[in-house]
Amino acid sequence: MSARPTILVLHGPNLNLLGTREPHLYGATTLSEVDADLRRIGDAADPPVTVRTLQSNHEGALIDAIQTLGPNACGIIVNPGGLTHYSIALRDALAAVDRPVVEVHVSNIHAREEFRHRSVVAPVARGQIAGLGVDGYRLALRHLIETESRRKGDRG
Ligand code: CA2
Repeated sequence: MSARPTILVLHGPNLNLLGTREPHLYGATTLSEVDADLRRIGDAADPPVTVRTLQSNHEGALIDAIQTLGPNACGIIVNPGGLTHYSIALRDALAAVDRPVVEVHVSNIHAREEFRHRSVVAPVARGQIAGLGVDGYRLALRHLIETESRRKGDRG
């Protein structure tokens, strides 16, 4: 029996505040509710996937997680928070791990201040979901689960 595939979910700086402040921008769902929902979806998938979640306010901790956990994951969901707009180091780590990456933003970064319009991570991501609230995480997970089952199907 082969081990369950793992999907890594990374939340960047300040996302631990989700659901507690600025609900007009970020909604009322907390980060632990988001993570629990994603784990539930992973468990219910056929075949099931393990969803491993991590939030950090530290750029280096996110990069360490990409380097240590990324190679064993079949895909990565990342909301880099404010790092989105300037962290070349995070982008380089995501590019180096060579796994499908989906970038998620709770708010619509393209409809906000000019400095949020640019994502340095987007060019190394397969795609970006922005502005759909916390639903974006679920949609990203569905995509990566389907990508993994197609990949397995291809192998027979
Ligand atoms: O919309 C997103 O998901 C962002 O990645 C959130 C980042 C922001 O810097 C990006 O431009 C867009 C900020 C995360 C702050 O999260 C909070 C959540 C609730 C209350 C306060 C901050």
